[in-house]
Amino acid sequence: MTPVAPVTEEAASLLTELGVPRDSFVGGALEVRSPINGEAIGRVWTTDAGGANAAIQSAHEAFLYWRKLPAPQRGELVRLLGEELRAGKTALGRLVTIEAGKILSEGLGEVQEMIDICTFAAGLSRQLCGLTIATERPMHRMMETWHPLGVTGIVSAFNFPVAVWSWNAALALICGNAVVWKPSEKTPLTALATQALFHRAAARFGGVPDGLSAVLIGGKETGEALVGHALVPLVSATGSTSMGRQVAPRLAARFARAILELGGNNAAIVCPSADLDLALRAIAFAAMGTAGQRCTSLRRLIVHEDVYHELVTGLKRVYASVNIGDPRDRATLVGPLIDGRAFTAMQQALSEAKAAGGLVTGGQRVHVNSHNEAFYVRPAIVEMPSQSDVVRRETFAPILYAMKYRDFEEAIRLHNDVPQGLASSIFTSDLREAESFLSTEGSDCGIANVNIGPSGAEIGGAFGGEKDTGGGRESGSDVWKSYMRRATNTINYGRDLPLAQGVRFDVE
Ligand code: UN1
Repeated sequence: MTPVAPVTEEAASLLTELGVPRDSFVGGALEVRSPINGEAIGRVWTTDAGGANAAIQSAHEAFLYWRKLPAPQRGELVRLLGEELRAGKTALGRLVTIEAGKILSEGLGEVQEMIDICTFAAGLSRQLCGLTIATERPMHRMMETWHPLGVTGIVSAFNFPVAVWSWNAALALICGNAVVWKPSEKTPLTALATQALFHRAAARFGGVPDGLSAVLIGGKETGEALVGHALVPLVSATGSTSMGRQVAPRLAARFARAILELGGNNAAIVCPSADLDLALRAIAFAAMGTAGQRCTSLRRLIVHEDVYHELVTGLKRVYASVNIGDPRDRATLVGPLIDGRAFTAMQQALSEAKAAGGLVTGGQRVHVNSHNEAFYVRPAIVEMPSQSDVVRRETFAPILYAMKYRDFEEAIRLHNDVPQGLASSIFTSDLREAESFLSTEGSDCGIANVNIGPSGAEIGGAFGGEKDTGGGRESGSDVWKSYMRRATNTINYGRDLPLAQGVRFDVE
């Protein structure tokens, strides 16, 4: 049964439970709507350029203090944030569902991802280590030290409204930086809730300078104020390739660092030896999960002609059977699209695909509880004769383009022949195919998987991709280095002054 609880009241009570003062989500200029039914669930206050500047100045002041604390102490704040997230998981996960429309288990999973990065970062705060390097000079030592960088700007998208902040913030904070966050205008409520949990952690920690973590709510102008500010040496931006194309040159112009995690056009190759039952389940989650609105969502299926019919027939059956509806209902697997624009973009892509010879199954609007301002769709499978322009473009909706291949090289060629390079996968039981896919000549993506879909990465690995995906990496592995300034130190503990490369410069 689809629950009928009014989303507006529920959002307000969750915000209150999470510690967000009522006056910060009523009366403001920016209206927030839930994709569940299109109803307004809050009105938040926006930050103008002056307000953004003040927040950044205050973050910079906070950074000057915070950077002096030993990293493991900074890690303690992030550990406490993880505790607050554990305590608030049910409420924040549900708020993510209400504001972004993803199903409850994915809303909760998103908060779990935040908890995981806090655990990771708290441990990492004791492991921010540099190399000791052999020198050519006697009685010298060479080493690397890592220093805090400054205010870290974070720009995030609606589809992972809080996890993306946490990947960046948890690392930036242990690295000694302050963070200033511009969330998507579509999902400011979960940002305010996350900030409230941060304040709880900060109060328990004691002595956290004001401004160490700030949220700027607003549109393009607010984002530009952050991206253009001289006191922000690093901006991590997650979102569309077109957003990245605007952000990157501005950062480059002032030699600021960028971590860009932009659009994906993720594929799976399904080989003749694949376990088709496993592949089908993995494909279903990767393509329909989050209603196709993950940057890692599966968008292209490249299937060997011998197994194509069986796999695609099975997928059509699953696509026709998934429950589409209120994402708070536990039986629902596909929630709403974020808004009407997403729906229009999806329909446009489907008609383009048809014009290019595609055979569309699904894709039509589904009416849920007569919410006319909500946009639910039956996920679409489109059988394509070739990888035409529409397939090579990222459409942020549940459309899966299926194509046939005959030989393995052709599959790899098709796979890499798109502008984006985020996530990828292969389904095979053949070791040669699996290893070729992971090799230098295989997938050109930042994430390449075997026998699992392209989405749903864990925080322990570096997350991001190449080409139009922007080249940045967030989250695990040694990504923390992007948030710090590296210094190379050479120390002479002898009495002579040998010069490197044998240079002589003897003065009297
Ligand atoms: C995104 O869609 O921007 O790998 C991030 C995944 C998630 C993160 C997605 N852990 O699908």
